[in-house]
Amino acid sequence: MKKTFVFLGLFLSLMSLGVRASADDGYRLWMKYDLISNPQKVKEYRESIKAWMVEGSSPTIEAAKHELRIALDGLLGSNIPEVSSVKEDGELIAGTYTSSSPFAAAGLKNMVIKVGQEGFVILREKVSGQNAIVITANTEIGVLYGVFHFLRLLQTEQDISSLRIISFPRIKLRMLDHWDNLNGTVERGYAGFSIWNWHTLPTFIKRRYIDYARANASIGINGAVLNNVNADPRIMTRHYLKKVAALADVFRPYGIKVYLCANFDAPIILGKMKTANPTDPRVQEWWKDKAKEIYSFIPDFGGFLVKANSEGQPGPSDYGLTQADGANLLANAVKPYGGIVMWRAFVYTYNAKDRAKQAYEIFKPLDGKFADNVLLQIKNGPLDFQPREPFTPLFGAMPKTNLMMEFQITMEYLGQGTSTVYLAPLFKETLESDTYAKGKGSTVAKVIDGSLDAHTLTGIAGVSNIGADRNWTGNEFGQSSWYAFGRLAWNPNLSSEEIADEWIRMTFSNDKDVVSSIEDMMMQSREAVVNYMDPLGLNMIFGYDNHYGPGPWIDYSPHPDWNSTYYHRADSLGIGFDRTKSGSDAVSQYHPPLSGEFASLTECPPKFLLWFHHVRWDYRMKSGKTLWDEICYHYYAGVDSVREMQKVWNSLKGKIDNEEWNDERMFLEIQEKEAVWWRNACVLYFQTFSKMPIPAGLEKPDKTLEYYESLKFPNAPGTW
Ligand code: GCV
Repeated sequence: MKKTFVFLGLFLSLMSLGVRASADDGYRLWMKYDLISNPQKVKEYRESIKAWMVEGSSPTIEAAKHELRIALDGLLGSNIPEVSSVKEDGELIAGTYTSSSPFAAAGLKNMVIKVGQEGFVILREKVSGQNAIVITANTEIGVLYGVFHFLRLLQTEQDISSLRIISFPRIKLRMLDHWDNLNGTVERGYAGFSIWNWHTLPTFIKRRYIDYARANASIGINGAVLNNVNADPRIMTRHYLKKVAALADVFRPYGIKVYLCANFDAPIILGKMKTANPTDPRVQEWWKDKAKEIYSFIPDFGGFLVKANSEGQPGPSDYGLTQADGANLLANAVKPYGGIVMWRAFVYTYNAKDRAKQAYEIFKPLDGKFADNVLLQIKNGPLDFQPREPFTPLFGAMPKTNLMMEFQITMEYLGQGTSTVYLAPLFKETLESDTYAKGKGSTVAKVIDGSLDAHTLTGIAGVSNIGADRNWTGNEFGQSSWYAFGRLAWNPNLSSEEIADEWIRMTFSNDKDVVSSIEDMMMQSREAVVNYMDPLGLNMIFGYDNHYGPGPWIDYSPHPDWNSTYYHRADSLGIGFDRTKSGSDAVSQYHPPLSGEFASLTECPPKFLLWFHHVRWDYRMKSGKTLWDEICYHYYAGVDSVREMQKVWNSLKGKIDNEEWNDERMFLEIQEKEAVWWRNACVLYFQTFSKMPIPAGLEKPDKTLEYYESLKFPNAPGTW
C-alpha cells in the first residue's frame, strides 16, 4: 500500500514537472520524421510532392522506397501515394540513370557522369512533360544516398523550390570501427554492451541492425569493422563467420561492407601452426585459405583491419620483419577478391625517449613498400586521441602510401559519455591542418582524400561510440559526433556549424532560437573540455588505465610512457615536454615552415605550447599573464563554459522533448562536477611545482590534493 503511494507521488511530481508519457527516448536518432511543425512548409512540400515513385525493385531500391514511404508520411502528416509513372505536376521520381530513364536528358547525363559510383544528383526536371523532382545516380546506392539527402532537406525545412544538387563523397572508404569484444563488452564503450548479439545471430535479426544500417547509409558510411582491434581470432572461425555473414546480408542493401579485425597470430591460434612468420610459405597459404573461406561466406567481404606489435598484440616484428611485411601478407591473401587491408600505425614501445615520434620513425622508412591494396590507418594525433593534439606528422610524410585517418568518436579521453562534447570541431581542426608537404595548402584533408598525392584508395575511420543503450550513444549528444563523422567523411569541407545545424534540426527542433542556442552550446563544448582537462598543449594526464578523471600525479606504471609525469614534465622551473632540438626534436618531423613555428617559443600556437616546449612558470604569455596564471585561467574557463552550457540548456525546457531535455540536464550536472574535479585536482597538483597562488578572484578548491588523489572509480567503464 505504502509503495503505491510512493509511486503515485513520484508520478504526480513528474507530471507537475511536465514529463510527458510519450517522451522521446532518442532511439530514432536523426531520422525521426515527425510532422514538420511549420504548416506553411508542410503545404509547400505537399504541393511539390503529390506522389512519388522509385524505379526498380532491388533490396537497395526497396530500402529507398521504405525510407521515402515512412518519412514523407511522417513529415507531411498524410499518406503521400506511391505511383508507378509520373502523371501530373509535382511528383518525385528517383532511380538510376540510364539512357532509357523517363527523366533521361542530355544536361542531366553530364551531371550524373560527375558523381561516380556513390554520388547523386537532385534537381527539378521536366519528366513526361510534368514538373518533377528527380533524384538520380549511376548506382542504386547513389539513389539511396540521394533519397536520404532529399529527406534531410525536408527535415531541416529547406527551400526546395529550385533544386540543383550534385553530391559525391570525397573519400572512398568511410568506416566505423567497433571495438566490440566477442563477450559482448565494448573496449572504451560508454553506451552499454555491444549491439552485436553473437548468441542469437545468425537467425535472429534485430530491428536495431537494420536501423544501424539505415542511420549509417543516411550519412554515407559504407564500411563497418565489427570487432575490436585487440582481436580475438575466433571471429574468423566458421562459427562466427556465419553470424558475420548474416550481418553483412542486412547491411548490403545499405551499401555497407563488413570488415574484420585480424589477429596476426591466427595461424598459430586457429591453425595450430608453430609460427605466424610472414615469410613461411605455409603461413602464406594459411592466410590464403582463410581468405577463401571468409569470401565463401561473405562474397563482398571488405577486408582486414590489423593492430600489430602494439600494446601486446602480435605482429611481424616478432620475426624481425617490418610492418609492411606483415601488411602485405594479409593484403596478398584478400587481393584476388578485391579486399583491402587497413594496417594501423598506432605502434610504439614503452620506453622511447618520445613516444610521439615513434610512428613516424617506424613507418616513414616504409613509404612505397606497402601493397597497393593496403591503407595505413593513422590516428589523428601522434599520441592517442587526446582532447587536443597536433596532427600526426605521418600525414604529409608518406606520399607513396595510401594513408587513412582514424578518429575516435567514442569519448575515451573526453569525459566518457557523461560529458557533452560535439566532436566536429576536433575532426575539422585536424583535417584543416596544413602539412606543407607540397607547400602551403597541403592540408591533412587533401592527404586523406587522395588529391595531394594522386591516390584513389582513400579512407577515414571513426572508432564507434555505439552501444546497446536505447539511444545508441548513452549521452544523446554522442549521436551528433557520429553524425558529424559521417558527414565529414562524405565532405570534409562542410563546417562544424553547418553539420550541427542539420543535426539539431533533425534531432530536436527547427525553431530558430532552439537551433541557435543548442548550436552555441555544441560549438563551445570541445574547447570547454580541453580547458578543464588539458589546456595549452598538456596531454595524457588521465586516471591510470581507465582514463577517467584527472591523474597528473600518475608515476607508478612500469611502462614509462603510461605515466602522466612522462608527458607533463612539471618541475620547480616549469612545465611541458621539450620537443624542440634541445629536447626530443619531434618538431623536425614536420615540414617547414611548421617545424620552425612549432619550435619557436614565441610563434608556437598557445594551444600546442606545452606539447612542444618546457616553459617556465613565470614566462610571460602574449596575453601578458604568466604561464601559471594562464593555466589557471584556462582551467577555470573550462568550468565556466560548462556552467554556461547548463544555463543554455535550462533555457530550453519546454521547447524540446522533455525526456531528452531531462536526460541532458542530468548529464550536464555530472559534467559540471567533473569539470570542477578536473580543475581543482590539476591546479592543486601543478601548484605543488609552481608554488604560485591561484589568481585572486577565482574560487578556491574546496578539497585537498590528497582527497583527489585518493579517489577510486570501481564503476568506470573499462575497469571491470
Ligand atoms: C583498442 C588506446 C586505448 C586502448 C586501445 C588503443 C588502440 O591505448 O586506451 O583501449 O585499444 O588505444 O587504439 O589500439
